[in-house]
Amino acid sequence: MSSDGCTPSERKTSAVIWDLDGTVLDTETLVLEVVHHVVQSHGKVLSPEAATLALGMRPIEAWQAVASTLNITGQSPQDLYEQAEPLLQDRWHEAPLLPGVARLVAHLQQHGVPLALATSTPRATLNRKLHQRADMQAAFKVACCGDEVVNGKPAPDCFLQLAQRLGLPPTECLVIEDSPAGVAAATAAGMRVVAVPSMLSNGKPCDLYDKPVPDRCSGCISLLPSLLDFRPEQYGLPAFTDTIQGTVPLHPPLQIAGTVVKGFGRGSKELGIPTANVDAGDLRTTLAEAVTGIFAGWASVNGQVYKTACSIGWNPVFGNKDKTVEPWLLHTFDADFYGAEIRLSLVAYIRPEANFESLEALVARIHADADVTRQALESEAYVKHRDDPFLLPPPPQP
Ligand code: ADP
Ligand code: RBF
Ligand code: MG
Repeated sequence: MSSDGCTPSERKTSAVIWDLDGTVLDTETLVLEVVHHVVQSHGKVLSPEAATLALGMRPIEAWQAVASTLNITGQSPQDLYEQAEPLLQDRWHEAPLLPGVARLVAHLQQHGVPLALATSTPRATLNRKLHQRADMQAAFKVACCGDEVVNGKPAPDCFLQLAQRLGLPPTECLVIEDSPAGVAAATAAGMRVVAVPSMLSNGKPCDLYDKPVPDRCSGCISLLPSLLDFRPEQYGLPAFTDTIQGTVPLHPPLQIAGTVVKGFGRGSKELGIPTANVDAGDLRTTLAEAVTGIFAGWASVNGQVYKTACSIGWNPVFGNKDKTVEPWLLHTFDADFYGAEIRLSLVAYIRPEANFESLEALVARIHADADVTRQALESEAYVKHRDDPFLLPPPPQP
């Protein structure tokens, strides 16, 4: 029994309720692009705080929050909404699934766990967003939309309505949410919430998220860097059975190509671990924009393929301002290869980025990641990607 008086059986999970934007779909990138544009046209700059406040609310309420935080005058929230909406309408289908979503949704479906969607999006927009995704439409047949409740998030209405439709007490519903408003709404409904913040400042969730308390019966019970870190068994759900030597297979692999550029010069010097930093301007995959963590995979340079342990993120130990993609190729080279093209096919997720108390602890962990990489890449499921045509594309035909 915990301090909340919550027994393990009272923390049983009979259904999982998902938020849509920023949790299932990476619509945030698209929305922020448009919001930036609109805000700028009124002479203002969108602060990260204003952006985070607005996420997870219904559109008009979101514009109200943005307008009052940034002191935009002479424009009603409705005006701002009408300026933004046409810019978004035809682009919703571009929004990709967030890392780990397809795997977790399929897993829970296979085990017959009821799923539902609690979204601030109006029904017509939901239909546009899932238009080309038959798998997600089938998974989320039960949905409560922003125009189907009296009060939007942070009010609990949508979650309470779904519990009723599922015929379950709120305590048996586990919620996956990204926004502070969504976490507040599910908490107010008496549900347990796994928060997966989509808006990060320098890789850390902003102060708007409360510290998670694992054993309580409602409110935030864990805060995850991404759904690749979701362990179903921690919430009374069946464990995944697809891990390979402790790593999570990525379907499809995360593929990134770019030029090797200069970093801070600390890889070799400070850590004894050279990393071939990939020019972020060359990042062409949306998944690479959304994802962070430590991965194992294959890397090609100058026509040769090597194993690599690759870090994607903000290097919390050093507090970088920009996200970097840094593969350590598990091979000894005679010379540097700055300026060369590097192609990565990352097939496995190892762990989230972490902060370490000392450089020795970071170095020891990176060596452990390299050991995992060397071993895991020998498995049949991973070794076959060594021959992925992405790594060594055929030369262009004359
Ligand atoms: P930087 O901060 O400029 O990235 P590093 O100390 O991390 O400097 O060194 C990285 C450079 O070292 C790479 O860009 C590459 O040219 C070279 N290099 C040599 N061996 C390796 C290796 N095994 N893995 C990655 N890069 C290597
Ligand atoms: N940096 C961190 O701050 N935290 C990490 O957990 C971390 N893990 C890494 C794992 C691997 C396999 C590699 C290659 C790098 C990792 N780094 C991590 C990045 C490291 O800080 C960076 O490569 C150096 O700062 C050189 O730029
Ligand atoms: Mg480097």
